[in-house]
Amino acid sequence: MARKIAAPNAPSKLQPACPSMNRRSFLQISATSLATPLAACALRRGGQSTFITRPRPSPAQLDWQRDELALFLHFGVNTYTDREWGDGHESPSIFDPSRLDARQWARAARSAGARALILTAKHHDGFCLWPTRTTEHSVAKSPWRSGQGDVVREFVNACHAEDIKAGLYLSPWDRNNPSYGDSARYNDLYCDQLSELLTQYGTISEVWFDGANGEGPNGRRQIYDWPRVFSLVRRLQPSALMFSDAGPDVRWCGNENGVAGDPNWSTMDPTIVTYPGADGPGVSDALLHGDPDGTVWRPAEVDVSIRPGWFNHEAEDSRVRSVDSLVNLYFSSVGRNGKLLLNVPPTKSGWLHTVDVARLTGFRERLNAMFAHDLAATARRAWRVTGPRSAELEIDLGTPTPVSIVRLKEEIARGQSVTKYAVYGTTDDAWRVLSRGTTIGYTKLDRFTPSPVRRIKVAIDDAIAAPEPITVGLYGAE
Ligand code: FUL
Repeated sequence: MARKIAAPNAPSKLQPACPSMNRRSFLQISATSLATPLAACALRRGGQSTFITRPRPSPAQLDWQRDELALFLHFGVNTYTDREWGDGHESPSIFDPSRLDARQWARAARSAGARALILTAKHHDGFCLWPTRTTEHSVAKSPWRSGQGDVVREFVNACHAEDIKAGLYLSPWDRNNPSYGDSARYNDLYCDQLSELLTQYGTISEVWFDGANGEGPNGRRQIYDWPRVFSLVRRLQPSALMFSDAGPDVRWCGNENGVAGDPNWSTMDPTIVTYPGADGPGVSDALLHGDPDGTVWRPAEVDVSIRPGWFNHEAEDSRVRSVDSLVNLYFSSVGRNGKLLLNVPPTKSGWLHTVDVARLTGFRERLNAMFAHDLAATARRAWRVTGPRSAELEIDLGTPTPVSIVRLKEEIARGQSVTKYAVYGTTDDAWRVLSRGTTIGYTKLDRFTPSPVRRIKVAIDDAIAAPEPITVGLYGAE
């Protein structure tokens, strides 16, 4: 998010102002989160058994997580100025993709195995990729399709044609609009923009809120009205998930390096990060790690770019992440109970670069090959409860078999509970440690030097509730 990265051409004094949000109204909004209401169950903490409530994901949050991978598309005037953050003075006349083809974006997403795409409908420069009624600073004033074009429409249609979910990013920070900094006026405009996006384009699956809150003209400070924004989205697109530092449905993972926290809980204390862009004690930790005692289900989305920048820059054509690097990202995001949102920015022509597309395809082929054959699929398993918060799963492969990846999964529809585990292997009677870890959640992936094992044991050493049987997949040498 903007406050945590240094954009190459960002004003150095950019610091988010802290909109003072009414905590009560925020909590009201949180309560309207899509998360399934809390499920009551008995937890044992510190040897004491108490009845408390534990959150579980809503069906939409479950689907979102099971999608595993979405692609992010940063596209706009910055694509033409070679900048990362525009200053809002860009002329719409520079936006002129010669062969924009949103179907190519959606097909690339499919070839990467992504189930959703998210487009920057407006970035911090304020240029709108749809012909909005709220400002003239949009595609309507560009030469592209003689001012008759609508990138958002082409994007959403292409996604739906390719059976990919469509999501939108609408930057709250707007360096073009004169009303920015005049809080009430700009909040009306921002909500009008959101309303256009959420009423004119069919189903939108995710709305992405950045917390950037730079200064307005003459140093004026904009105070966003997040409760209003969140309730507007809920009203106009009840099934859309909202992403931001503060959710309410999906949270930022706390960095842009592609690495989810370890541990990584999908539950969170909503009183620590109360609005997008919030700073303060505990915020980074809360984003990175979640909280085992959290009262809301708010899983982590891991946003990272395939290139050094978020926007496409020709100079970075030779610095596109390799397939190995993308696979590492998969392990450090999906493999740590997160969802990967991988940015692949269209070029000036409006296409995704062939190198980026080739890497996406290679990435998916590598994952498919890696996880093609679960060595444990037909193996005998035994689940043993060893204590109030511990259990073991033993898998007998029959013959010594080289294993190099273990995939652990909790049934997160019932919540998340494992706190500490270890994986052991043996060919005879002596168990060797293959990996150790903390949380599991949707998926935990561990890689180690391939070693032949006949039996595998996963020991759940601690959990915040009586552990439920986990799923284990075993995979051979890459
Ligand atoms: C940040 C923005 O400032 C970057 O430009 C980018 O959009 C990233 C995903 O979020 O906050």
